[in-house]
Amino acid sequence: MTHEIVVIPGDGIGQEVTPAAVDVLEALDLEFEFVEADAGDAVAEETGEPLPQETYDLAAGADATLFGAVGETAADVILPLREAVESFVNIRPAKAYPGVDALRPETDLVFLRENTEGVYSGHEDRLSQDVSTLTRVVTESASRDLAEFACDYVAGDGHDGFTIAHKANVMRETDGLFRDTVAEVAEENGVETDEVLMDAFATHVCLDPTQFDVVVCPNLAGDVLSDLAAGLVGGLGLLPSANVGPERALFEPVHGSAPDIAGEGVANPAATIISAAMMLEHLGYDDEADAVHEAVETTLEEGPHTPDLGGDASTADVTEVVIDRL
Ligand code: GGG
Repeated sequence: MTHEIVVIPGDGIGQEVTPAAVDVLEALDLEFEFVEADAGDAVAEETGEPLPQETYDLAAGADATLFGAVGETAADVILPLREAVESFVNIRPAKAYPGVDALRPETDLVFLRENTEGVYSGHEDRLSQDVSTLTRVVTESASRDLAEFACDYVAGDGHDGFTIAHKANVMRETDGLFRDTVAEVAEENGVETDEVLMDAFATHVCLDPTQFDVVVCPNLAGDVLSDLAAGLVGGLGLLPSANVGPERALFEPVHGSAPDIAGEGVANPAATIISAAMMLEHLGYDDEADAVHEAVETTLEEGPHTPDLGGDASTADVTEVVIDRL
């Protein structure tokens, strides 16, 4: 059976790391049909449309989508693309790999981030020169979908339970609903949970990341706290993600378009290649997913490394070595 994979490189280093991940996938010689599509700042400049309808429709109909990065048009591209695949959870593992100079080498976390609402629900208004507002949306149904996924995730992956990170002491209605719903679903499913205020989490995870394992959080908190965890494991070039929906999914590195290094050919492709490995697992290619994970892990341990990890290898050098190690 042939799988259609939509590939959206986007902007900046997305144009470098996404083809690298496709090269790795192609080296596996699977029945994949890659369909490239446009989105992002550059296409917006050209056409006035950051996310062409054709790209949205392709993602909405494909088995899986591999997405690179966008810059200023993130809200116009990433949020609708997640909607196109009906993704309700963003899985963001943050793991320190041997061979990488990490601030906290003992870090091994997975963030399960709510992916449809919170402050990223798109309800912003400019009321006057002086005042702008944002409506934060939290629903019991979205919190329940996330919690049910989290319960299955911890059961399937041999975790003891999960931590709910929230700020319900201040955002009593919204985060209160989120926390109470997630805790209730966990109890219904016999899954153990504990909870932590997200600001306290930021401190505690830096001091001792081993206190945490799977962390379930609202949308913005998941975005920010996973980037914080990237700092603990050696940088944003290492964090993959999967936006999972009931039928489809979209895979992307956590990092953005990195305009400061774009075009130099030195972006770390690891996050996107690991995202591609998550895609393989999602599509049922478990052995191939393991092979890609192992090839990346060996490369992180033994080199070569891109400059973000202290090396002088290019994106192409690292990709070639990963492919050789498959
Ligand atoms: N690789 C995806 C990307 O371009 N991320 C930049 C960003 O601003 N992401 C926001 C989000 O993940 O919600």
